Amino acid sequence: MWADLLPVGRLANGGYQRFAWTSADMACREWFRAEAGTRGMDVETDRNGNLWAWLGEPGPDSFVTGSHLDSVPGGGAYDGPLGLVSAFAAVDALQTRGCTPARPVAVVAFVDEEGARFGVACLGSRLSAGVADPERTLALTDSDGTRLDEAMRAQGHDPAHAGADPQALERIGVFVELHVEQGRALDAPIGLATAIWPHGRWRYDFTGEGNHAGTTALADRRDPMLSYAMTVLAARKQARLADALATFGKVVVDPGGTNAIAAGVTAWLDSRAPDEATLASLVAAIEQQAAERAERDGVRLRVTAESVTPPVSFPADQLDWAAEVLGNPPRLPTGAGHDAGVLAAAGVPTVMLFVRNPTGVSHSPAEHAELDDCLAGVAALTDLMVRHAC
Ligand code: HGY
Ligand code: MN
Ligand code: MN
Repeated sequence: MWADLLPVGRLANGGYQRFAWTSADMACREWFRAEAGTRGMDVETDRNGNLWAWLGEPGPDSFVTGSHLDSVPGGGAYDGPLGLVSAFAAVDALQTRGCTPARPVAVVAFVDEEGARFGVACLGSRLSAGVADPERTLALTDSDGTRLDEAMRAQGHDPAHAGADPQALERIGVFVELHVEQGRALDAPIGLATAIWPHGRWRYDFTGEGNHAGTTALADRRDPMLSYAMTVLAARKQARLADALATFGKVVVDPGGTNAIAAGVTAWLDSRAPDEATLASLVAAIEQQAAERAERDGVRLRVTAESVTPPVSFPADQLDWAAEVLGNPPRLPTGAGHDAGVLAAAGVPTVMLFVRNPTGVSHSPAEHAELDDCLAGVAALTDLMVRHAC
């Protein structure tokens, strides 16, 4: 299974480019359907484009496991796909363990978890949970100006019914997402997530005055690049002082000419903190310093909150249930957002199962997990599936 999925959307440097509703995403969906088909699982695509493979009739109190198949730009092989490969492997293990499920079992692939193309994370699960407004969401555009609903239609998905799907969530008895750990905090083969930090994405638009790099005196410039550069440094300093995280990882310069002073710079801030108060004050401090510098540079600044995720604590009774089944593995919070966080926040009984990442590197071609730890993840996922469904 792993080998079949590995080449899909893979770049020359070994990273992945699997953006939602692109041909790479469609190839991933074909992989999902093929794996489900070989297991006699019926596949349905829900109103938001999420894929559900069912072992038995969809019904209440089902055991649902899965993750996502899309990636960040140049992402790693494990973030998302490890959860899906492990889910299908657990279904196989069910059968080798001689269990005929007494409750329905489903494998789900949530669409557009990374928000790499349209800017908002966890779109598939947020739409289904009713926490993303369909009209606003379908109007989101990618860097080419393509709307989400246009991208859906181009791949044969009708966006007309996108939105809350309470029936889909109500039939979930427990949702378990297996995911590669994305830090270095887990020093055992598997772990259980306790919480997800609050985090968000803010778009910074710095507007100055484009001009000739060779004939414009420094005093006559309104250079948005200066305001942007200072903001990146201010973000890092404020994050250090707040003992939190702030990252500018994406920037677009207009016009982007070597011999032209930029007219505009658009950059995206990703910020995360252990609690909402810290996050709010950190984001405010960065914006305030950016505004002061922009003022000095004669640059206009507009900041837009694009995707904000409140903190999530995974439900204690599911956490204790999973801990009891799995022999009490380590528990840890994470700064990474997940579909499991969206479902937990929507009141779905949810467990997040981590597989050790020896280096902690993620969102990079260097992302890796050892085979033995991956197999321990499959065994743990199977234990949970058997306990709930058999
Ligand atoms: O960015 C995140 O937290 C996750 O990878 N979507
Ligand atoms: Mn990710
Ligand atoms: Mn992920």
